[in-house]
Amino acid sequence: MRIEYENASMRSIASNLPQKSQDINGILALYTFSSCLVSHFQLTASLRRMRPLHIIGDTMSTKVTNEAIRNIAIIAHVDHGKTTLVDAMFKQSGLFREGQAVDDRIMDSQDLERERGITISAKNCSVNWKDVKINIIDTPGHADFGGEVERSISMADGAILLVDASEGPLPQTRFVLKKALEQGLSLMVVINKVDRQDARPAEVLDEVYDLFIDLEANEEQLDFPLLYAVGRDGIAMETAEERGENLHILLDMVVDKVPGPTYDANEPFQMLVSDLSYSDYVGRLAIGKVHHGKAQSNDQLICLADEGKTVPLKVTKLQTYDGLKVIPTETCDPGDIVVIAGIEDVKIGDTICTKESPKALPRITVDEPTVSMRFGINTSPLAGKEGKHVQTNKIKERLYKETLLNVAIQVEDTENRDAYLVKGRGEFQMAILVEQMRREGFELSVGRPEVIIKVENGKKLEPIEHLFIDCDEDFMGVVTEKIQTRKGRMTNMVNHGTGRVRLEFSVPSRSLIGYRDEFLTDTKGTGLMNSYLEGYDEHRGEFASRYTGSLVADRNGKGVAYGLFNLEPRGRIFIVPGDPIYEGMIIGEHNRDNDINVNGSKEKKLTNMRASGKDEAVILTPVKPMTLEYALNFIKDDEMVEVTPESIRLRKIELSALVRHRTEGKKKKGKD
Ligand SMILES: Nc1nc2c(ncn2[C@@H]2O[C@H](COP(=O)(O)OP(=O)(O)OP(=O)(O)O)[C@@H](O)[C@H]2O)c(=O)[nH]1
Ligand SMILES: [Mg+2]
Repeated sequence: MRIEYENASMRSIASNLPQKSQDINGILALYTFSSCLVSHFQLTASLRRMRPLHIIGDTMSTKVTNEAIRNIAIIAHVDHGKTTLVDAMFKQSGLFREGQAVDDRIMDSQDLERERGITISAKNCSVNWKDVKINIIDTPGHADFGGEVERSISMADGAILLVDASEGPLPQTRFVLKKALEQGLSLMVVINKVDRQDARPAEVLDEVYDLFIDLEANEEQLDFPLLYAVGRDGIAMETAEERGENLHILLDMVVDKVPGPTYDANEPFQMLVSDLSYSDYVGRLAIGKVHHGKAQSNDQLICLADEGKTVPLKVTKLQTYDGLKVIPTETCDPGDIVVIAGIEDVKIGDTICTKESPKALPRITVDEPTVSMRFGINTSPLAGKEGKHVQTNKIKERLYKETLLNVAIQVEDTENRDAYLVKGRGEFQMAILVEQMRREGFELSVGRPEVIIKVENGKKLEPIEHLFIDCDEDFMGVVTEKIQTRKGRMTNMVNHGTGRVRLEFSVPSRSLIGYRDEFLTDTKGTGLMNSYLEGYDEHRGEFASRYTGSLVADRNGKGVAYGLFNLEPRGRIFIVPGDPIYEGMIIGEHNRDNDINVNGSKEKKLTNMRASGKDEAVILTPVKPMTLEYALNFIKDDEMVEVTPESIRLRKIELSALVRHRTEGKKKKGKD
C-alpha cells in the first residue's frame, strides 16, 4: 500500500499530522474527509483489518497493524506448565473433534521429549479465536535450551509468562523474562497451577513484581495483564479464589492485550528466518515472521546471509500454521509466521527479502556458550560393531547440521582430525545431543563436559552461576559443605521457619556439572536446585571432580561372575557377567581415590573349586544400568564415554595400562 497525496492542500494537512502514533479514527476520518487523499487504497476484506498507525514523513512509511493475527510465545521456568496449557488452548479453540482421544503435552512431539517429560525445542502452532489467528510458540523451560527461547521470541509480538503458583519465579523465569523485555514483547502474566495444595498466589505475584522491577521493567511493562490458571484443567480466572470454567478469558486477553504484528505498508516482503526444518518432499524449510509485505509461491526472492552474502531463491512452497499442522497457501500476509521452501543454503538469522529492496533485519543474537565437550570417533576395540555411522566425516556432517538448527550450539575443529569440540549451554544439552545421535545410529567417544574459560588481561575467568537451593533445614549442613568444597560462596540464607531453608550461592559453573545427582541423594530427593548464569569472574582454583578412582580392566575378555564378585569389596561394579570388556575400560568405581587395574574376567580355578568343596553360583549385587548423564558426570579428564546405539561404556582415553603407568610416572617425576 502506498499513500500518495494528490493535491498540495492535502499534502500540507498530512505534513502537519503528528509524526508518531496516529489513532485509527483520526486517520479514517481523514480518509473520509478527502476522497482524493488515497489513490490506491483498496479496502479489501483483509485490509479492513489492518489499522494504520503512523504516517511518517511526506509519502513514505505507513505503519499498519494486522489485527487478524497475534504472535505469542509461552515462556516460563521448566515444568511450570507451558505445554499443558497449549493442550488446553487447542481443545478449547475447537481444534479437536468432540470426544477425540488426544495425548497429553501434544506439542512435545519428539521421542526424547515424551520420554523425559520436558520440552527440548521450541515449536510453532496456531489456534483460531474469534476470527483471530493466534500463532503460539511453545518454548522449553530448561536453562540448557535457553537458546530456543532467544530464537523463537524473534517471531513473537507478545508473551505469556507462566509462573507456578507454588514455586514462584525461578532462575529460568528470570532469564526468559529478561529476554522478552529486551525484545520489547508485550507481556501477560499467568500464575499457573493454583490448584496445588501449596499454592501461594499472592506471594508469588509479589515475587513476580519484584522480578519485573529487578529487571528494570518500565511502568507500562509493570502494568501487565494478569490471570490465574489451572492449565491442566483448562481454566483461567481473574482471581486466585474463584474457580473458572474455561480458558476463554485467557484467549480473549491475548486478542485484546497483545498487539497484532505491525508492518510498513510501503515495504516489500521481508522475513527473518527464526527456525529451520526439513521436508522430504520440498527440502529445506525456512520459518519466520513476515516483517513486511506479501509473498507468493514462485516469487523470486533473495536470502541475505551473514557477511553480506546473497543467495537467490524461488519460493517453491509457502505454508502457514494451522493448529498442529502446516497448510499450503498461495500468498501470505504480513505479520504471519510462514514456512518457505525453495532454499537450501539458509541459516537462522538470515533475512529473506526482495531483490529490489535487499535490507537485512538484525540477526538473532544469543548468549555465548558456557560448556564444551569433545565428540570423536569411537576408538575402542569394540568400535563399529553396533552403530552404522562411525566415520569422522559422518560425525562432522551431523554436528554441523546441528549448528544449523540449534542457535546455541557451535562446533570447532580440534588438533585431532577425528574429534570436534562442541560448545553449548550445559551438560544436559550435550547429553541430549549425544542421545539423539546414538538413536540415529552413531558411535562416538565423548569427553567430560567442561566449562569454557576465558582469558582477559592475562587473567583466567570462568562462568559463575547464581545458585538457589530450597531444602529441608536438616540438609543445610551437608549441602553448604559440599558447595563450599566446590568453591561456592553463600550469598544469602532465608529460613522461613517452616522447616525449609532457601540458600543462595555464587558458584563456578563447573562445580555444578555432575552435582545435581549428589544433591538429590544428599537431600533425599526433596531438595530443589536452580541456577542462572551470573557472568564471568576470576577462576576460583581447582577442586576434585570426584573423590573416588576407577576400576580399570587390565585385559580384553568378558565379564565373569567370579571375577566381578571378587571385585565387589573394591567398589561399585558397572557391568554384568557376559558384558564385553577391553583393556582400559572402566568397569567400576573404586572406593579409594586412585585407579586400579583389575581382572573382571577372572574364572574360578578348577583346583580352587575342589578345595572349597562347593560349586556355588555367586550372587552379585544388582548393577544399575549406565545412563548417559551419569557417565558424562562420572568421568574425569583422562576418561571418556564410548557411546553406541546399544551401549554406554566408560573408558580411559589411553587404553594401554603400560602407557598410562609410564605417563603417570613421568608426571610424578616432573612434580618432584
Ligand atoms: N497441579 C498442576 N499441575 C500441572 C498443571 N499444569 C501442568 N501441570 C503438570 O506440570 C508438569 C509439567 O508440565 P509441562 O506442561 O510439561 O510443563 P512445561 O512448562 O511445558 O515444561 P518444559 O517445557 O519442560 O519447560 C506436568 O506433570 C503437568 O501435568 C496445573 O495446572 N496444575
Ligand atoms: Mg513444555
